[in-house]
Amino acid sequence: MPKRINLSPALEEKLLSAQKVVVLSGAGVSAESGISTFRDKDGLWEKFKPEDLATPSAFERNPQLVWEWYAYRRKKIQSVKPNPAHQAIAQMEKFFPEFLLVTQNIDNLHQKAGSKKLVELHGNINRNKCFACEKVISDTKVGSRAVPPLCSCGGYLRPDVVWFGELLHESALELAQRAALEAELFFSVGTSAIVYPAASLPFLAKEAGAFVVEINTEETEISPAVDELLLGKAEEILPGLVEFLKQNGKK
Ligand code: BV8
Ligand code: ZN
Repeated sequence: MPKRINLSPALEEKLLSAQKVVVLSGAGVSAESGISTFRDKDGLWEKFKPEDLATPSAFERNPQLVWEWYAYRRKKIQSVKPNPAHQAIAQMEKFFPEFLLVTQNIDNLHQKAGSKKLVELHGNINRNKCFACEKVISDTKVGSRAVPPLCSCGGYLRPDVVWFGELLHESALELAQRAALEAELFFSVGTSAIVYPAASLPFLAKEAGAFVVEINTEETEISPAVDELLLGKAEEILPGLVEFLKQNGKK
């Protein structure tokens, strides 16, 4: 039985009345599944700095190192499962006429948990694309044994993720921004809200009149601006929210 969580009357009212809801998720949602976050103490960046690996210039400087780091992360991700936070977010889709999950995560766990209405702001580690011709190639079709593997055009393959200093996919960002502007209820979950332009979405929603809720184990850059801060683990709080919706017959 999910843990009972204390919600303010304002949030309870919003949960029952909202038609348009957006959830922005970050690495904290996948922490419970065993995927280390970026900036927590044992975070991924602990060993490396973002500019060392997740940038085009790092790949140009040392394609093998960057490819191997992603191969290590891919292997790790293949062995983990979605956790109750991912499952709760997937269930939230059916309680609201208009729902969108905007994820910064590239680990595919939201899809594995059954989320359908989602946009991946930073790409997906299970897809590759060519560093030279940009052709997208799913990981399974990687033929050549070279490291990194080669595209048919001779260019190096790289993960189809957005690196620092790279623009986000225009359509994904536009979809996310439009949904944030129309949202009546906006959740920012498990993100340190440091990386832009993703971190601008809660502010966009707030300025457009949304009730903004942050779910995090600690305060972040956006905490002073949100309407409600639910301090705690996403994998405990989100199932509690879904339980509230079920108990109150929200369809
Ligand atoms: C861009 C894919 C145009 C790769 C990632 C100002 C304006 C605009 C841009 C910038 C700017 N200043 C700097 C920039 C550039 C940069 C940026 O934002 N840098 C930051 C570091 C300041 N942005 C970009 O480069 C973006 N592109 O803007 O293009 C441009 C071009 C050139 C120059 C300027 C502008 C591209 C950004 C995309 C980078 N790619 N990922 C990969 O994964 O390998 S970002 C990476 O960080 C991940 O996607 C990750 O999701 C994302 C954000 O991190 P979080 O998800 O928040 O994870 P983090 O560890 O930080 O936090 C976890 C949180 O969870 C913590 O708060 C913790 O307390 C909490 N938590 C932990 N456990 C739990 C929990 N919460 C709840 N429950 C738990 N159990
Ligand atoms: Zn190519």
